[in-house]
Amino acid sequence: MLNSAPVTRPKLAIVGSGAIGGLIGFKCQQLGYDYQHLVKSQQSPLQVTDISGVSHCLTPEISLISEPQPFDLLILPVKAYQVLVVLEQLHSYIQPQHIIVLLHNGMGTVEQVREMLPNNPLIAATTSYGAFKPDTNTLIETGLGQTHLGWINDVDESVKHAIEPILSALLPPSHWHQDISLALWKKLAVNAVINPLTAIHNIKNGELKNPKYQETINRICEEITRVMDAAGYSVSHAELVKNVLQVISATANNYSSMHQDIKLRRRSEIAFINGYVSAQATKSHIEVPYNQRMFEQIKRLE
Ligand code: KPL
Repeated sequence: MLNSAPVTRPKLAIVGSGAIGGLIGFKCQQLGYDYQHLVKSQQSPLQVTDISGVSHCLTPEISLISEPQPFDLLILPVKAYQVLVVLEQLHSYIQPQHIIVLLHNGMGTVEQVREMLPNNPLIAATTSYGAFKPDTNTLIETGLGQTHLGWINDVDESVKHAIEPILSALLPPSHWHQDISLALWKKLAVNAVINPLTAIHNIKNGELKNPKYQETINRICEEITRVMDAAGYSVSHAELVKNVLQVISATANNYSSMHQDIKLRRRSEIAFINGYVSAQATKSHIEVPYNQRMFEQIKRLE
C-alpha cells in the first residue's frame, strides 16, 4: 500500500503542449487549480475556443521542463512513446509520493512506468474529449467526451479522497474503475481499427462506415476479443465492433491522430496499439494476422 500524505491543494504539473494537455491546462485555469505546464521552451498566450464557441485568452502557467516548480501530481498527456523519455528527464525531481497520471492512446506504458518508478502512485486514464491545435497559439475544444480513470497500485483511501475529485472535475463526466484495464482495452480496440485504417487509406474517420472496411473491422476486433480473453477480460466481439462503429460516427469528420502523424511524417503510436495487441497475442500463442498487418503497413509508412 502506498501511503503518501494527502495534500489539501495539490500542485498539478501538465507535461507538454499538445491539444489535450492544453485543454487540461485551460480547465485547471477555469477551476482555479494550482498548475503549471512543463514545456521545452517559453510560450506565448493561447487563444482557446471552448465547446460553446466562446473565445478565451489564456496565459498559461509555464515552467521549463528542465526547471519545474514543485508539484504533487504529474499529468502526462503525451504520446505513449514519450512517456519514459519525459520521466527520465524529470527523474531527479520525482519523489516517491508524487502521483503520476498517464493519459494517451495505446497500452504498454503502465508496465514501463511501474518498472522505472515502482513506488509512485500511478493512475491510468483515457478520455474521449476532442481538442485541436491548428497552431501553437490556438486551441479549439472540438468535442465533449468522457474520462475513465483507475489507480494501478494500492493507495491509501485518504489519498484517493484528496485526489479523485480534483481529477474528476477536469474532463467530466469521469468514471473511476477498480480495474482500469478493461476500459483501456476497449479504447485500444477503437484505436486499433480507426487509427491505422484511416492512415493507410488517407481518409477521415467517418469514411470507415463504407461496407468495404467492415470485414477488416470485424477481424481486428475478433482478434482483440481473443487476446483480451486470454488476459482475463471477457468481452464479446459484437460489443467491441459496436464501440468502434459508435466512435466512427461520433468522430466522422475528424482525421485520426495516426492519420495526422503519418501525414506530418511524425512517429506514430502503432507499437503501443496494434503492436501491443500482437505482443500480448504472442505471449498467449494466439495468431493476430490482421493486427500484425496493420502494424507492418504503418511501420512501412512511417
Ligand atoms: O483517439 C482517437 C485518435 O484519433 O487517436 C480517435 C478516437 C480514433 C478519434 O479520432
